[in-house]
Amino acid sequence: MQTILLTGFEPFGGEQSNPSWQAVQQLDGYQLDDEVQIVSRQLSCVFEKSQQELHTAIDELQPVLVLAVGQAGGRTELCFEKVAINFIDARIADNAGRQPVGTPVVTDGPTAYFTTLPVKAMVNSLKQQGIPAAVSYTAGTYVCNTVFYALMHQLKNNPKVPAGFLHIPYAPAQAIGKAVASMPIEMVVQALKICLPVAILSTEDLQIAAGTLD
Ligand code: PCA
Repeated sequence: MQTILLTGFEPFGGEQSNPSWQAVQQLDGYQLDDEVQIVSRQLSCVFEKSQQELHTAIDELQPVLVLAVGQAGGRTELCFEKVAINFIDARIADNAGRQPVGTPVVTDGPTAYFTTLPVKAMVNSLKQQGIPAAVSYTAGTYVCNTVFYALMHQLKNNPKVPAGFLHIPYAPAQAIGKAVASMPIEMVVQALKICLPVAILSTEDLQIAAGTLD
């Protein structure tokens, strides 16, 4: 049996829950088919610890694909991140109380990595099913971008293991009184069931326009 590693985060920033873990948790043990099964792990919202947890999970599970998922409150759709940057600039402290500003994720690492997932094909498959999704060109400068960069750095010599990052909107309960978009956890779970088989099967991404003007 082959393994897809999905990760979600613990709550942060004063929230009671994190929809990334709520969604990903539901897929632990889910089988895409006879050969591929999902294993879900929760990451701490702590700069150093999250990277260690991710590395340990990859070393232990030897996954054929890795998708890390995080909450991006205020986003209006599922955002498949294209680029991870070697830069941390924390607007708020992490869950260990640390707030690094202007530091690299990996000293002397490359400036950025692109995801190795076929993000356009994944987005396309979701839009066809009526689920709002887009390619995003910034994963921010907080813990999610750090984990995304660390993930791509760890797998840089392992191009056969596609990897990437998905930012998801608030869950509806989090959006009450905030006048921001939200997405039900069930829709995120459904979206992962749709787009992960696409990622496993597509060797190349689609050549369709998915860029932004600003
Ligand atoms: N979102 C944060 C970190 C954890 C999470 O779910 C981010 O976007 O960096």
